[in-house]
Amino acid sequence: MSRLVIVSNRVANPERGQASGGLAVSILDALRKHGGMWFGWNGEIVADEADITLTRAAHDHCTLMTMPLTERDYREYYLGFSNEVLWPVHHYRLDLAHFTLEAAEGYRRVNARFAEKLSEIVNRSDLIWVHDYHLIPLGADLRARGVGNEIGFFLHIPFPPPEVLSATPEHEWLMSSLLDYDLVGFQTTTDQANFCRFICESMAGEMTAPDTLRVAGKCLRVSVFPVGIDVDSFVAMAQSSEADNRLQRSRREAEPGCSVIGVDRLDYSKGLPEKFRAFGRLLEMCPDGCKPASLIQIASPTRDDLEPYIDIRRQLEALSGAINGHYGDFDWTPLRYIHRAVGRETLAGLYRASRIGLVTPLRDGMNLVAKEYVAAQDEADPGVLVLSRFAGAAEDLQEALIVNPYDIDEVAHAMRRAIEMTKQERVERHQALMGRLRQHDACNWMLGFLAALSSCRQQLADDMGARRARRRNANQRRGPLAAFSGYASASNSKGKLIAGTKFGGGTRSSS
Ligand code: GDG
Repeated sequence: MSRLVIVSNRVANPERGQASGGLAVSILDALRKHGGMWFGWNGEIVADEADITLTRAAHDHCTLMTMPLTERDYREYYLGFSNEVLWPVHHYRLDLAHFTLEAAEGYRRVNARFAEKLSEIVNRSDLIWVHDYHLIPLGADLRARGVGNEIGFFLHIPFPPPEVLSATPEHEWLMSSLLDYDLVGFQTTTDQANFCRFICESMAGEMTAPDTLRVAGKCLRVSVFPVGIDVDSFVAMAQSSEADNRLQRSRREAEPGCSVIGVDRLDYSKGLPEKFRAFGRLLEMCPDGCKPASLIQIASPTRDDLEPYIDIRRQLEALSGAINGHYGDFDWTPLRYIHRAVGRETLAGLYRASRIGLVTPLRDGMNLVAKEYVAAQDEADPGVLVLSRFAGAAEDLQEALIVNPYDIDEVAHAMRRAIEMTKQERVERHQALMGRLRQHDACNWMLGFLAALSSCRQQLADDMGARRARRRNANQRRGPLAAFSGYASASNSKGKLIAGTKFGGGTRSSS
């Protein structure tokens, strides 16, 4: 079996229980199952490029190869281009994107450095799996250094429509560098379709099969791999003694009404102000003195040196203060907003203790919290997931109450419906959702991606062979004159395949 080499911007410590980020959680699950090497940034900052060296650390399931960034790299590559340009654009927030040439240069520089260091340590038979938007050009940089391995790329965040993407300076360079991967994976069919549309419309690419793109003389596979969680481990965690302690404490200290839980990194894509407003609307909808629900919102800190994150934090403090001031009572704090990370077992206990899981991002690649909430429920008396239609998870988790997070009234009504839902309906919905979780779990995500990556070169070669054979047969059927007059396939400027285009002359209709 080939060794798996995972590359991501940040490498998490497998021994620390507080990996508050979906990418780290999903990679740790993958490495636990498969083993291999994880390569990337160790989270440290050094003064000078000369101080950057690779460090090796062995853990149970994997080897970590990590290095620091310089202060300038952190500012330009990480904060600047990755999180002030790519993150907002991919979450459809052009209004928050802030482009500078220095940041773009920093992004190129760090990707080239990752490629240089990685090319020195990979073996020819390694499968290389690159993760997320920080490292889009890494495949092309590795190719430039002669790395001929199979290299796959998975995008954890959404891929926006071409009309949005094209507002990113450098987007053509970025997209053409994706073409050096053998396989590009997305979370949902919408993301895949947006990418293919961009390549076909703007780069004269063509789809030669539903998941195969040919462009600029290159062929690559483009598929959907919805990221999932390790369902059994999460179920076990939700029943562990630590989670149970949390559950018992939650019951003892329960605020009045139905318990609602939200768990998100404190990011503007997660729709937290809208969520707080919807919760406020639910309280407003109820008659005076009624205490229908209490919300606990864990909002773990993230990128808190960027202005939009500071701004969202201020908004949440103001909103939670206003809601508690207006509705709170001597025995009731309707909204408990906790701005710090908590342990995973505690999270699992909180999910289990809550009647409603409120997951309402404005845009999200997948959203693992939605899946964790479902997995943590007591199957005999489960809670209800209220889920944004703009989370990738909504493509699959149809038995949740699906809402438009921008529509405050709709979200408030969905909460009321969840509060009033019969046990039988809750159980039926939960069973269906568990089936979906198991179908798209962490293991299937990883194995699906790796199987596609290790077979895609052969498959692409087979597809090309089959296409050539089909064309030969078609020419033979048309007879010697057709072959003589040089009929072939070609692409028009929109990238659509036009069969039967005649070189150097008029065009005949396709056969
Ligand atoms: C990106 C994409 C995609 C959160 N707070 C705490 C904590 N967490 C854990 C959750 C969950 C993970 O972090 C968050 O995952 P999400 O998927 O919800 O969101 P992102 O971090 O934005 O992840 C996303 C994901 O990558 C995977 O592809 O689904 O769309 O944006 O596991 O439980 N964990 C702990 N303490 C916290 O306070 N321990």
